[in-house]
Amino acid sequence: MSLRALIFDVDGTLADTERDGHRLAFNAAFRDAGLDWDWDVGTYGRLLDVTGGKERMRHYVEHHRPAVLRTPDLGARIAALHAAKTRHYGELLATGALPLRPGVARLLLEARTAGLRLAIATTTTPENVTGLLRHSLADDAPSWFDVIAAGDIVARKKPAPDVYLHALECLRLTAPECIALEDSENGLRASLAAGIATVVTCNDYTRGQDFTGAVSVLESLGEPDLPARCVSGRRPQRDYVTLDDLRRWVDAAT
Ligand code: XBP
Ligand code: MG
Repeated sequence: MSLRALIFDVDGTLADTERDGHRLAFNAAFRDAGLDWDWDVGTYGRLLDVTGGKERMRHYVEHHRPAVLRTPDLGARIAALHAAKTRHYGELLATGALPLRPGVARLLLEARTAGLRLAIATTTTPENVTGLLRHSLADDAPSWFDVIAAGDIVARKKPAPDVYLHALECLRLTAPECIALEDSENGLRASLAAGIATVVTCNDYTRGQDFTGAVSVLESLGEPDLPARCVSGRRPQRDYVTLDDLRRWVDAAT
């Protein structure tokens, strides 16, 4: 079946947003609230096993701040912290501090030019997606995507397949007509469970995770002057991943 759409994960895939983005925004929200919580780089890496900011905070409370579990309306408290975190994150995005990863803008433009459709399937909050696209790609970039499936739009976050299934439904396409781009094991489990062939571009937080089932695992999508190191699976024809590579890989997978 021929390739009709590219479905991108956001955090870690479009940009390295976690360590110097979301993590700092969480810590700023904790400080604002007078909490002495501080997620260092290592702690945050472990917390990333839990997808979703609100879910991540609840997990942290359950495992590291059990006394806080007695807080009345804990859900509302977490929601308020998360809203503050989202504000801080938006401010950070507006500074342009979180650039897209190598090859992302190139591949998006190539796909658009070729008439392929674009979609997003992510765990993060919708405004974080549009903010990143606007400030790190182009002001009108959110409109390049037919579907932005994000955050609480589905009840079960990755590694459940729900957000990918939702994106497929909105695109009115079947899984074999699409390819997913992910950076993490949780993301890969989600896209594969939805039946979508998946390319993984790993990063400092996800390198070493189990990417069994991925079509190709690379260090990045690469650029002509910045070769993409292939870790396992299919190799791009050049030093960087092109639309032709994705088409071939999808054809071979179906
Ligand atoms: C990554 C996530 C998100 C972000 C935080 O999702 O797990 O939870 O860390 O975003 P993906 P929120 O890789 O699927 O984009 O705080 O807005 O949940
Ligand atoms: Mg991700």
